[in-house]
Amino acid sequence: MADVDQPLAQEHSLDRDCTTLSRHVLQQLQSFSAEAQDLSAIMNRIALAAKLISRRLSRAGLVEGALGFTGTVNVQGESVKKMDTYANDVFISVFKQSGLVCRMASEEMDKPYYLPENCPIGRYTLLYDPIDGSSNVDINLNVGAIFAIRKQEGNDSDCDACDLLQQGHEQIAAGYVLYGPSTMLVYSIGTGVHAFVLDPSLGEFILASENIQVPDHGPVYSTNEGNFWQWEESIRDYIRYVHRHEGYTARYSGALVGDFHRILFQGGVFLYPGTLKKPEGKLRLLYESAPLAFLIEQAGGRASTGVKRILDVVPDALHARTPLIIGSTEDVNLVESFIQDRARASQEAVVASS
Ligand code: AHM
Ligand code: MG
Repeated sequence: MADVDQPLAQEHSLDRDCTTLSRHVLQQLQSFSAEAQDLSAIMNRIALAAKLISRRLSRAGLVEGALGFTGTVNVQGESVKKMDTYANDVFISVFKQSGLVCRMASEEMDKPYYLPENCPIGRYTLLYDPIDGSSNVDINLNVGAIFAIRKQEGNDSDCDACDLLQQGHEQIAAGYVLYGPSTMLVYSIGTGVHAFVLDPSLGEFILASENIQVPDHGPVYSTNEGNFWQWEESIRDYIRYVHRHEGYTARYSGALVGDFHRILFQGGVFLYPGTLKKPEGKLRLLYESAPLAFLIEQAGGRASTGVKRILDVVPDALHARTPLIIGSTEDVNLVESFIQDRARASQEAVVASS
């Protein structure tokens, strides 16, 4: 009898005790201070942007002008999708006149976007990728959004966005939204990593998993092997290793958020290394790599360029790119060990020839 009753009891308590995102932020901070209220309000606005974007994505195939390209090219040299522009504008509109965020910077904007009406009250900066994995949009596969919140410090009166060029460990919060079969929001304010699912009937993100820990090792390696001959030999060594050893499997969706989400929950490693043409790789430090690095460290994993902790990298430009190796500690260590082996071998070769 007890076995039959148990699932029902759990279902009822979940229904009754559901924790919303803004309540969760306040619980995590254990405070009702102005700063805690600000962070809770910022997360609430991000959630609102996610709901609006989720609604548009879920009907994109039925709505005139939702899919396809705008015909323009962004600062990264990439063709802009209509959904990229829509999502970027949604983030801006939810933070206008919010009194929260003073400055916003995204993949889709050449320069930071100023919200002077929020300054000096709004003391925060939002860095974001409004649609991550845009190539998946038109074929109805998973996409995401990535965000980071930083304290707004200094100004850029004598330089180009230099006040935003800080190391990742300066982030005070980070997270992502995954638009998949359900819409999920995963975030950290430095007190662990927590996942929420959008309940469309309530229009609220409800707590689904708290204090997520990435396994120390996982079977998945996630990378675009089409770049194999563009990589350094050390990365090819690693790939040859996983091909020749049992227990590894490849998964790659073309959207970083989806691939990262799998690894966060099940373990493994995601790699986007540098290539011959682009030694710095493809992914952007401030609004892609650094926020996910913040999350993975909070979950007990690691994020590296191959030779340096991602959170210690100082960006030299707003849209700076960096190689990214991120996931379970043992798997990131393994990739790094191949990089170190090759570096040692080439140093020895230099010494021997001199
Ligand atoms: P985007 O933000 O413009 O979509 O670009 C980032 C995406 C990541 O989501 C994904 O991991 C990567 O680019 C895929 O790149 P590639 O097609 O070179 O494998
Ligand atoms: Mg992206």
